[in-house]
Amino acid sequence: MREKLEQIKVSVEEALKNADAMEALENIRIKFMGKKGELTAVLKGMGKLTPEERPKIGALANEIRQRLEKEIEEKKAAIAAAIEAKKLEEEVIDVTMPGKRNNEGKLHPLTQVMNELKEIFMGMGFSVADGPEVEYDYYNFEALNIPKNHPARDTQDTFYIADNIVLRTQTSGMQVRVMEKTKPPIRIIAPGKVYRSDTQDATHSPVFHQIEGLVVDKNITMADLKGTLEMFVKKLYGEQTRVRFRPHHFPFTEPSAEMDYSCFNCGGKGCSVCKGEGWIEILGCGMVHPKVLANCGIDPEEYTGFAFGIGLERIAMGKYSINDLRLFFENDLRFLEQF
Ligand code: 2NM
Repeated sequence: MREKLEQIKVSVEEALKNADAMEALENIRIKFMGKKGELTAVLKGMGKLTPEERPKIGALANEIRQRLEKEIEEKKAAIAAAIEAKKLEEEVIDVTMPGKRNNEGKLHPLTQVMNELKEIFMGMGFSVADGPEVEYDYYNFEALNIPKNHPARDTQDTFYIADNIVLRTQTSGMQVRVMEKTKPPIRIIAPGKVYRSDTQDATHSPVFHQIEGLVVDKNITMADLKGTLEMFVKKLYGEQTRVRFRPHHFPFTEPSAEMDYSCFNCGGKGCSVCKGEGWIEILGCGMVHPKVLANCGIDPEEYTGFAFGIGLERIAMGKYSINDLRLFFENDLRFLEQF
């Protein structure tokens, strides 16, 4: 029996040497010291020993058992420490590693220009109107003194949805609605998409963007128009910018004008940006036609007003030196990422 015990001890120690995982240790414990284990079997056979032998063998068996348990525990601790060390090593964070950059979203260049123009006009006391892109013929044309036979109504220019419904060709419909509902003073801008049935090329697109503006009050004159629009251009292109007005014609304003500003690139001397002109056209404007005021329920004897319309694409193309309008609508990331 003594021999058997010594033999068990040797085989446990041998097995422990090779055990390198927790499961292996547990298997060793069960194999030798579990309920049906080899050491347990020896202890169970103690009853057959003589009374003299029993305490000696018992003491030896206990000693061996305790040693083995201790060794298993030690081995367990060593394995646990090794696992922990490996985990720590794997989880080490190198704080000197460069960060991974996400692609940052940006506003579309037209949205950026739109926001800039809105900010300028809001800073001058204008509020922003909103309205439908699908508009009644009445609001898009009729109320604005554009008669039935006017070329602007030609099907070549206008997308018709139905007999009396169009995709708005200008944002003025919103201003008509405001005039119908509001007693002056009125000071609004009407920004948004407009539609024209043009074949697209470098300077034409069937959809583009406008900001129109409208001021109506008592005693509004052409001087208010000129002062307001000059201030707007100086805020957009800088204090050194000069403006000039040229006579023009719109059905909804009388008198009407187009406004140019001194080239932001050459300051007026003439260069490739302004094609040698020294001036760049920026907007159309005029005193609101008395018929338009009357159509909207505003007495033209009591009130006068001025209005203007600015094309956003033209401003954005100048600002970023872009020579093809289509780039704004193709949404090619290689283009959009540059703004
Ligand atoms: C322009 C040029 C001149 C304009 C007129 C009106 C309204 F509704 F008051 F009659 N809104 N916008 C206007 C005037 C628009 O665009 C080149």
